[in-house]
Amino acid sequence: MIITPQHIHEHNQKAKEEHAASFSALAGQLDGKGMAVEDLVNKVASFQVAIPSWALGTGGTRFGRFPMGGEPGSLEEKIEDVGLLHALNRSSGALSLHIPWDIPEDTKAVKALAREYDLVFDAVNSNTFQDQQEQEYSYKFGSLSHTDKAVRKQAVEHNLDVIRYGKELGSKALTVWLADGSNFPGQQNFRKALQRTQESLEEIYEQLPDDWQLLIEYKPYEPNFYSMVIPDWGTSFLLANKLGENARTLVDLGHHLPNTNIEQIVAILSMEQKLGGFHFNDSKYGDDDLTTGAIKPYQLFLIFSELIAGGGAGFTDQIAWMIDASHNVKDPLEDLLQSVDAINKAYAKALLIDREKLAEARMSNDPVAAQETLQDAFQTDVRPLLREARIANKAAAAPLKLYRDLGVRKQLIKKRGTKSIATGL
Ligand code: LRH
Ligand code: MN
Ligand code: MN
Repeated sequence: MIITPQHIHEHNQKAKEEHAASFSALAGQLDGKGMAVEDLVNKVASFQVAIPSWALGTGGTRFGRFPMGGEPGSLEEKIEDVGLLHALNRSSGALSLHIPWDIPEDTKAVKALAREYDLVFDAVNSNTFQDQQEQEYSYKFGSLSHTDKAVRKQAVEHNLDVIRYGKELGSKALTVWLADGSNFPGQQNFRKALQRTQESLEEIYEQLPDDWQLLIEYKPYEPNFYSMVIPDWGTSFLLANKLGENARTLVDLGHHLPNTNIEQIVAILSMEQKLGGFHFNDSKYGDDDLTTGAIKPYQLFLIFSELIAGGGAGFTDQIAWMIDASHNVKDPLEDLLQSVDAINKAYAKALLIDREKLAEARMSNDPVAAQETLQDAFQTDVRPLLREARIANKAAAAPLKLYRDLGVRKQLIKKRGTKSIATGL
């Protein structure tokens, strides 16, 4: 075991004094504002974000990759890595699988291994954006939207296979992201491509277990650069509505054109009970897959503000929270620790918003007071609150510090070598 309860205990003992002082100052401040501090700590402590199986190796671009070694080469090793993260922060208790990048050969054994690390399986992802070796038809010109019925059938079958894997693992959602679209004006009939997609999704939806959700992800461009069949939340929402109650929209933060008001999209989708899941990351220009909170932490805070406004205290149960990032120059595990921390921070800050004051400011058309109310929450240093939640959960007070102190990456390199065998993007 690379990280033991003893490591956590010793680390937390060292952090204890400094933490106690900073937490009691913050708790006093929040208490003075009439906030239930214990409730806040519990909410943050129970928030879990799924780690994508495809983000555990070093990412890269189409121009190159610079692996740092110790990468997981099998699904079992990926589970081990998520287990490491979860042992450190107790906020990463789920794994999202991409199939066929990660095929669980013995699902029972894989599920049992995950359980050993206290992990469950979140949404399973299908992949009809790449051709696999043994596959009969090519997805070069689309999958669920393809003009040829045989190609569509193959893509539908793949999604049904993914559901089967997911059922065995205990997943409760299938995420469909389509690369389908066109690169040149005139290449594709927009209307027919969307209709065919809807028909294919209907075939998948029919086979979806009753307690599952079908999450439809959208993206404005890439890999197709003229049109995507599901380019935006409107199209995803339209499809989800046509399919039925268990079909919902998945919002990937990087899948918007620059300056899109994502928090407004979140508000409307959640109002309509059609917000099914999230792919957290951050973006400066496009689908950059940067560390969550690294570029626009205020936007993330505003998104959480809308989520809380929409769902109240129980909102965390209904939505699949996942990270979808890639790491060019960072240790993936360090990057994921930073992402989860940023998500927790945004959530905690949004919980601090004085909702009554905000409602008053809105009703009296006082934008200055509204901004002050939001800023008051956003500017609060919630790090002691997050630390308190981690300590209560028997996680490390400072996960990243313990990760480095224990030389986890060095140990992984020693165990697995420097050769990179990562799959995925
Ligand atoms: C597409 C995407 C989608 C895929 C993942 C690997 O850009 O966001 O979620 O499944 O990346
Ligand atoms: Mn995504
Ligand atoms: Mn993406």
